[in-house]
Amino acid sequence: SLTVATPTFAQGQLPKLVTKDGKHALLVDGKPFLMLGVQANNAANYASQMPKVWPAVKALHANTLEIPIAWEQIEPVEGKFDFSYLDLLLKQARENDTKLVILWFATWKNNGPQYAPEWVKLDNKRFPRLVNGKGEVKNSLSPHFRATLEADKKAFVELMRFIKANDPDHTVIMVQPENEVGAYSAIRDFSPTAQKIFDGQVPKELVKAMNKKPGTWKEVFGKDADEFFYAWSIGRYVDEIAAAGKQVLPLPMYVNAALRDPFNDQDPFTYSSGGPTWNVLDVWKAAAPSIDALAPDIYMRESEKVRKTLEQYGRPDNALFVPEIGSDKAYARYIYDVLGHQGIGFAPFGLDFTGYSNYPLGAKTVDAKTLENFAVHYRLLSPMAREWARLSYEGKVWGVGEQEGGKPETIDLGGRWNVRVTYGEWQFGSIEAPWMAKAEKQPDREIPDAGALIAQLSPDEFLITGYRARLTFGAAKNERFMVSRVEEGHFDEAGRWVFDRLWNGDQVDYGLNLTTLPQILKVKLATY
Ligand code: N0T
Repeated sequence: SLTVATPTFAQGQLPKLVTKDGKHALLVDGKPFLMLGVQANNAANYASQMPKVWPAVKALHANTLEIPIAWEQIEPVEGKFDFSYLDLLLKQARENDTKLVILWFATWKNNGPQYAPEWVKLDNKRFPRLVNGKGEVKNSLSPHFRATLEADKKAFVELMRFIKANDPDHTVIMVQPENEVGAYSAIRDFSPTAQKIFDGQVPKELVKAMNKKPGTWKEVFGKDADEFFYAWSIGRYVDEIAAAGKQVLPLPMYVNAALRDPFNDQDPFTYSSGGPTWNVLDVWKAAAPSIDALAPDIYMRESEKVRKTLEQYGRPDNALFVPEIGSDKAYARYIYDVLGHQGIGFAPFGLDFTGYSNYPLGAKTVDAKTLENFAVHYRLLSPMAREWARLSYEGKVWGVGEQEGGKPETIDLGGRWNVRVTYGEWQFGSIEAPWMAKAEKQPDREIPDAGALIAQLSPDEFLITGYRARLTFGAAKNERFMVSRVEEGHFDEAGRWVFDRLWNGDQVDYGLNLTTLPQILKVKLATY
């Protein structure tokens, strides 16, 4: 008899999001992975655009590309699937030694169904749109109709099947079902179908998760009822799609959020209502157990707002992941804040050469100079990315991006030690010392671009790196303090630490000055 050999791939370990003691890691090939990512522009998902995307990935020193796959692209005719683009993308990603995050643009791409096939978006009878509180039909598909959910789910499952069959070594490390879900200019769907569900009882799981007493949505949630109802409805819808996809291939899946004001209550009519904004994270957690993380898309430039957002999304039950952040220089230093909050990944949006800029959200122009604002940090971090991810998961890490005006700050390193981070210092002396007052200001400091990272290696030993920042260690109590050893080194290709030299003299007299060079130090603290 004839035996046909079935191709056997060296099936690597599936990427996985894991949590231990309230800390998280994205495992790739079984080990914590730090995603230094970039997201391609919206319509970059075509073969014709890829030559304008890969050079940007390279220039950035990114290890991961986030890129859309459109429902209209894989299922232009109902039931007929075409994965030629994805096939090409997988091949090119392997050639470029880059991981992929697949963005499933389908029922919702920021409120609307633009990326759904025409057989979906032109059939309002079969796939109804929502009706807002003013009785207006909006261009946003309603989550309350089975036909829409089934159609999206079917296509998504096909997508996951294709990935499973064609990506044995797991180039695809995460999947984002939909994009910035929710509705603009509507808090929820008020159509008769939706209203009937809204007038019914709040599902038991949600009542329990929110520690409430049973009742109708209005009874249980009062003034929040409309938004919570919509968050739950979209959450359940997305969860069913994700769960079906995970049955085929259980890759980590996250949902990204268009944010609301991080400090104040904002009228949900004015943002993407129903998406995982900070006020409905618990609703989303209950609605979507198949979703591994709820992830903020950051388009706020102020450090106060960014830090608040990172606190809201980085929780023991939610891994912090920033799948989008603005492409302008001012956003780049937030990589240090994200890593300081144990973030698993970071990706500026729209850094490619396809010719689009989303100013005022991001940079006015996207060119080599714009990319370099991020590349300086990725170049520094990529050799130590694995090590950082491990330390972040297993140990203690801290990180800060420069605040506006170069405001200094002191970080408590767990009780005995602390470190003061200052900016705009020359390597010798201190701008805070009166006798140095005559020194010129450092050039090029209008837009904050600096930051620092610290990881604990043992009780008295820390790994530090950063960009244009000075770190001055100290003892919290009144002990006679010294920095006993400062070792400069680097990580080799295999991620091993290589000793280069010890710092002393000028190099340590006024704190440890991290410049624009890729410097990594191991610092030992002591008392005498
Ligand atoms: C983002 C991007 C892309 C504080 C905008 C941001 C991407 C989507 N949407 O270029 O379209 O696909 O996720 C919306 C930001 C709303 C304004 C926030 C002002």
